[in-house]
Amino acid sequence: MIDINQMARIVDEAARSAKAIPQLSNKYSYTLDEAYAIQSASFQRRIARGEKQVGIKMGFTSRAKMLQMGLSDLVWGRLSDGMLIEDGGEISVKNYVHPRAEPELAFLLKRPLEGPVSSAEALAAVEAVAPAIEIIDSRYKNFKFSLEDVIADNSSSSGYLLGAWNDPTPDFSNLGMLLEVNGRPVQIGSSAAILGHPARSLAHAARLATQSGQSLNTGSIVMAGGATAAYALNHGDYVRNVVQKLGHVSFSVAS
Ligand code: OOG
Ligand code: MG
Repeated sequence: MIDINQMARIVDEAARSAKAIPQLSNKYSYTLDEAYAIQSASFQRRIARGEKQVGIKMGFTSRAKMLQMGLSDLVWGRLSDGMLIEDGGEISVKNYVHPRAEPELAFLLKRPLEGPVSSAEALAAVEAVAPAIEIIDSRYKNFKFSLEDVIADNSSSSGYLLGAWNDPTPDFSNLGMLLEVNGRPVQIGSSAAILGHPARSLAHAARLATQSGQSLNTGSIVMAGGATAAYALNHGDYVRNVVQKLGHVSFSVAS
């Protein structure tokens, strides 16, 4: 028998102290359901410290991300208000193990989404869409993990940034997305790389959240997943995700 709370404490403390840990699967054998239970228990520790859940993030929704990490199943994680970094803000690498940035899109819901829904139904629940960046930071050594390990570790989620909210009515299914560092492109992609249409990611988010007894409510935020491979951050980087028609969002890494 594994101890869910004990494992949740291990990943939560690794995140808080920014110290890498060995993969949980080196020592324990556990299932996907148990991995999500560890994620939930670890997130509860954040809630107990006063953070609030604001939504969820999807992962491995693009080929580029699947290839980079060698995993091809969709994963999801939980987002808290405490994980939000202001647009234009600064982070410090010392608060992370080995942070990476991903160009993403975020959705804001205008009504709840529950259970299996089509992407058209998912889209109809969207109040607004924004250019976004996720900061992922696996707590595992060398950024290496099994599917269960990454899920237990909140699917590597560490922080997120939201740009200005846009009306979702104009078609955003194939917009250029450019991840720039210090003015130079480091990753170039399209919103179409996210499951062919980012609204599909939202539909999966609704299905998976409901399956786990989570709810996507009015006002929930859903991150659709990286459109390109993630970029490993360095001291002094100025990182910007520029999304055609939707605008941009940026942050700096202290030097
Ligand atoms: C897992 C998280 C993947 C995405 O956008 O695909 C993810 C990882 O790559 O560490 O956030
Ligand atoms: Mg991501």
